[in-house]
Amino acid sequence: MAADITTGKTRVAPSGGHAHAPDVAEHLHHHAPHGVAELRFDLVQTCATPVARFPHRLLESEYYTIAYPVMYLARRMDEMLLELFRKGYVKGTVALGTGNEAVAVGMAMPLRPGVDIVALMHRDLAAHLLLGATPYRLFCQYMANAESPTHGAEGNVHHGDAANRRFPMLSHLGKMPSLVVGGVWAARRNGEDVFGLAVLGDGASSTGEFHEALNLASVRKTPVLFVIENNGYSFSTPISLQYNCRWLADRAAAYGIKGRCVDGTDAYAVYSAVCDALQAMHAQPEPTILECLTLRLHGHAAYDKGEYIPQELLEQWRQRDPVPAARRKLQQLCGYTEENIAALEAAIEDQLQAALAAAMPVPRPNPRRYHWNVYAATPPRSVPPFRAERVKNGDAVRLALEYLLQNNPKAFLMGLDVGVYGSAFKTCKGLIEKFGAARVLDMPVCESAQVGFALGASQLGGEPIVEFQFADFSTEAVTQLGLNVGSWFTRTRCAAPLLFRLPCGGGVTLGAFHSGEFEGLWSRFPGLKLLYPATAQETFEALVAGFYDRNPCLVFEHKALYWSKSGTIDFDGRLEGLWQARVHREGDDLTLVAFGAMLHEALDAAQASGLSVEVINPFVLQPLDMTCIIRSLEKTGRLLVVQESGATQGLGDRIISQAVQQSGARWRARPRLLAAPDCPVPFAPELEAAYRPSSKTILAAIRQMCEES
Ligand SMILES: Cc1ncc(C[n+]2csc(CCOP(=O)(O)OP(=O)(O)O)c2C)c(N)n1
Ligand SMILES: [Mg+2]
Repeated sequence: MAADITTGKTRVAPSGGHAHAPDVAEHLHHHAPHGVAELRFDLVQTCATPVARFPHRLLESEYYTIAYPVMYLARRMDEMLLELFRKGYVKGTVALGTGNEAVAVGMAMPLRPGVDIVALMHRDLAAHLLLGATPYRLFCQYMANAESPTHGAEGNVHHGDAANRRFPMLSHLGKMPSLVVGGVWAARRNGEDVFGLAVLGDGASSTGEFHEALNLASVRKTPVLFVIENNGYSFSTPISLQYNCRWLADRAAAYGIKGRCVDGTDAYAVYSAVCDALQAMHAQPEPTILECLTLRLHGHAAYDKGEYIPQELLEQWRQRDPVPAARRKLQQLCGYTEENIAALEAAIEDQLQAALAAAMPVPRPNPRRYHWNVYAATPPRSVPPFRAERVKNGDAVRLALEYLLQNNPKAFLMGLDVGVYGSAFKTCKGLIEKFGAARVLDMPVCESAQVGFALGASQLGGEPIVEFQFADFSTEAVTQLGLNVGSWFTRTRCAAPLLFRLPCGGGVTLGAFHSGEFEGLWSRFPGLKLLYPATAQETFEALVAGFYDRNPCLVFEHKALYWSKSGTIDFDGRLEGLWQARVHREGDDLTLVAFGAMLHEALDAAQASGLSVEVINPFVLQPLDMTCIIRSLEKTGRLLVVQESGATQGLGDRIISQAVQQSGARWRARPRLLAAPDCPVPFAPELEAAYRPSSKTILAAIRQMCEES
């Protein structure tokens, strides 16, 4: 039952493979030490499943009976993947864990699959296998076929099982640990006694978010084990050019936590250090760093020959290869004979070949059945109604937050100064007094890690509401929010229900870095939803709609509107109807589309024009629903879009483009965009006033368009 990877028919014989291999399950059953349940292998799911998990600790003589088979399995699988890549069955590239197996096995062995929360890296195949992955599924993933765990959405190493707490990595180094911190924090808040494992390389240890995540974990006393796989190189860059401290583990002192360095080629040393760390974290919840001095016995990835590595060093590395070392231990400590081991290896080989044979004929993914839809479905539901009179937009924010925290015990609010200070614009005033510091979290200044934390928490049942102090600072989290959060559902098929609040916009003389809107930027990332309310009613509705939606939603709150006009909030508790454009004024002469503060300028201009102008707030900027605008254009044949952002920075050009493509209207004038100039928001009040469209400039545009035709 094994396939040649080129033909799918005959077997690629392993070196030293046996034709009549014993059953691995049976073999391991006889050798399995006390406290270790059977290692289960079967034809398709060729996965070893030892249950010697925390708090159980294996003796060295017990440990290698499990560690070695898994290390061997991972080594052989790496070799097979490389061969598959070279023969064109695996696209992209393959980053091998060859030389890192002792770390991967040692760190994963004590963890509890589906309980502890992990984010592994590209050299951790053995850890994936110990925590729930199977060779069959992994072969499917690498070949990106119809049964790949990511459904072909992602390539080779970006796999995991988010639903079972094994978060899949994305390419960007350093971005995964904050998710583990958030996940562990949320699970522990739920009363679960869990640990986190966040893995990264020596190169990734230079990223800003490594620091952000460690700091956050330390401040929040979250027991996450940060394992640094220090293999001496980041691609071609040696560690001498990467950092200047003695050990990376020494950095622990800077976070007020413990750090330790171990020989990462000694599988039992790694395992023991991880067991020690888990025990210490159990006694005192806080993160800890374990630096493992490990090896990379290949170039960075399949395409890299590693010619920059000195020959003597490579030779030294080969001498320290952890797989033969573990094999020797199996003989020396566990009483295995050469025949026993050869038979074991042959059985593993058979299982791997069977997994490959099963994966090879799996059809290619069918583009017609691919999930092109980037959003998780939100089942219809009703929530408590709400009513309030004479509310300003800023109060509407506070009332919505209070409503959400009150009605959803798992909801929590996080951001900068949202606690005692009540947030920079006081929209969170009084919430910490009412809901306590465990649900209103003042965070360190680390927007990127905050987003990662929130994403991780959302996977463990937390319901985060994240405030960016100013929309401008959301750019700190472009990778985390745009790429990681945005693509999460596509990659994992797990929803990422998150609400982000972005106080935005100008007119408050705060200059370029405190006045941006950024709806244009965020609309460029698939998977995010964007809502832009302009009145108290809309503000309340946007926050409630965004919160209950199963997808990441960004709500833009224009700062200049926080304390301007008052309005009534009258919410009937039905969520479905909220996701649509709002017509603020009806008319037949011209369709005027505006959002944020511009809506009010537009309404003033429409009033002053004496013409029949229909004013629409699209409200849902992503996914943009043009129905209301198209319907209006059938009456008016004229479209004016007003935006506060620079001409090419916002969404006005998209609205016009879609209107032109979708509308069958008889155009009575050329559609027009009235926007700010394409330059940073100027500071001086006179300059800022000239920069932003106003009721005056809108009025002139209305008149011009109506006179043109
Ligand atoms: C933020 C970011 N910049 C650049 C890259 C490209 N890149 C991929 S792997 C890698 C080196 C990683 O080195 P290290 O963290 O030491 O892990 P190793 O590959 O050695 O296990 C780089 C630079 C990336 N993935 N992410
Ligand atoms: Mg490295």
